[in-house]
Amino acid sequence: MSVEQDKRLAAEAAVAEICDGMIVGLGTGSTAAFAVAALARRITDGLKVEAVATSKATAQAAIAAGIAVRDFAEVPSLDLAIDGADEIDARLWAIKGAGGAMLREKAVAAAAKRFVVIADGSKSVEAIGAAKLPVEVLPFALSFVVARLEELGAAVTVRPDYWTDNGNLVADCRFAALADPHALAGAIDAIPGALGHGLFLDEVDAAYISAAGEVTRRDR
Ligand code: ABF
Repeated sequence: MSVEQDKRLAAEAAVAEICDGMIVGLGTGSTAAFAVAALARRITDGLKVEAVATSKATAQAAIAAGIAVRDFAEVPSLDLAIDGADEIDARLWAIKGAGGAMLREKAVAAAAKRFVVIADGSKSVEAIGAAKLPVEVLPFALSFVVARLEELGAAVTVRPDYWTDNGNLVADCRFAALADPHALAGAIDAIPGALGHGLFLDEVDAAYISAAGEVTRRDR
């Protein structure tokens, strides 16, 4: 059983939660792409849903697959959102954003009545913190935000030649240890010009993790 098959199995398990009439948030990344494909198959079989996408890439893929994609700017709430992660632990705390879409992903997750993470077993960790933590940065405030992130203990690398779908930069942060992720999330949230980050601590309602072909659901 390959990692790709595990991504597909986790995605299909989450897509099985979707019911007629739902508005569904679609995540970004290779695991979320399996969810787009699985949802498209269910729509072909008669499921009636609408979706919003967390990135331009996902919107394009979903539309190409025959999914009705609405503009999130016109959608105040969603029934379910499904997205990947870079790390997720037993507390359902996650680090997201390697794909650079964390700001839109967090808004979509927050709008959803239920937010489900899908991942292969390699993303499952005892405690989040080894993955780089991406922060979306207003270009105007880049030096100031990087200095504040360094004051918080981060080794910062600004992603070269990269702009988010929102036209902003990404500062990838590495911390020697994530002693208090909630405190860190609050501190980053408080930096003017830091527009979003990949710490998802209270957002995740459930996760489907597939390892060696076996899917496990974790609930909050
Ligand atoms: C999105 O895609 C991100 O939040 C996360 O960084 C990434 C995971 O990508 P993949 O599924 O390709 O590993 O969900």
